[in-house]
Amino acid sequence: MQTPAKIIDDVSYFEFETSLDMVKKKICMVGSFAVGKTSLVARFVNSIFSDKYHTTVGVKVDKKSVTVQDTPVDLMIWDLAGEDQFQQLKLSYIKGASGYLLVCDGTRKTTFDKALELKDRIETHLEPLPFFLLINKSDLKSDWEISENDLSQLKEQNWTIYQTSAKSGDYVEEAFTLLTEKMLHA
Ligand code: G3D
Ligand code: MG
Repeated sequence: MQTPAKIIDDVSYFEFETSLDMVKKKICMVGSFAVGKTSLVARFVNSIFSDKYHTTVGVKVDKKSVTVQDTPVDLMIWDLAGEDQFQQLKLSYIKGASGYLLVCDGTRKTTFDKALELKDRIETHLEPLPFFLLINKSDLKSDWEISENDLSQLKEQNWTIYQTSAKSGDYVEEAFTLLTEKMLHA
């Protein structure tokens, strides 16, 4: 026979379970070395930008809770290291992700080409996932090597593209929260 204490335990256990029921989603940062992946996550998670940000080694997971369309979501943001490490890490790091941010550096066209290559590699091996293309370093737009012409073809294919700056914060919050919204409807 259960004691009253045991019944109270059951009730508190139930409440605990409910709070653990929160929607959890994994987002991966994908892109070449030094495009600003780590800085974008730092800006989104802590709203800071440091010119002395350390180069990523391996994988770092940051967490942030957001509410999109009245749904609270716990985001786990996986920050993959540069493209070389991306190759070594293989696609297993993307597994379990609900979406990813494909990041390139507007001042280096090679990182744009690499982003398209990485996206192809992901889609060859995994189910299509929601993603946005971020052309980062919009604060340095006078030095950009990527033109509207480069983007028009992608826009015709319905790509969502944001011109972000981890330095000024432009479109960083939007990119993460609108991707989360898209993931919830995927
Ligand atoms: P990564 O994680 O993709 O490898 P990082 O890239 O976030 O480490 O950023 C690489 C360099 O670009 C860093 O400079 C960082 O400060 C800079 N950076 C990142 N985002 C922006 C941005 O939006 N605007 C500008 N102007 N710089 C940015 P250092 O000099 O520390 O290597
Ligand atoms: Mg990094």
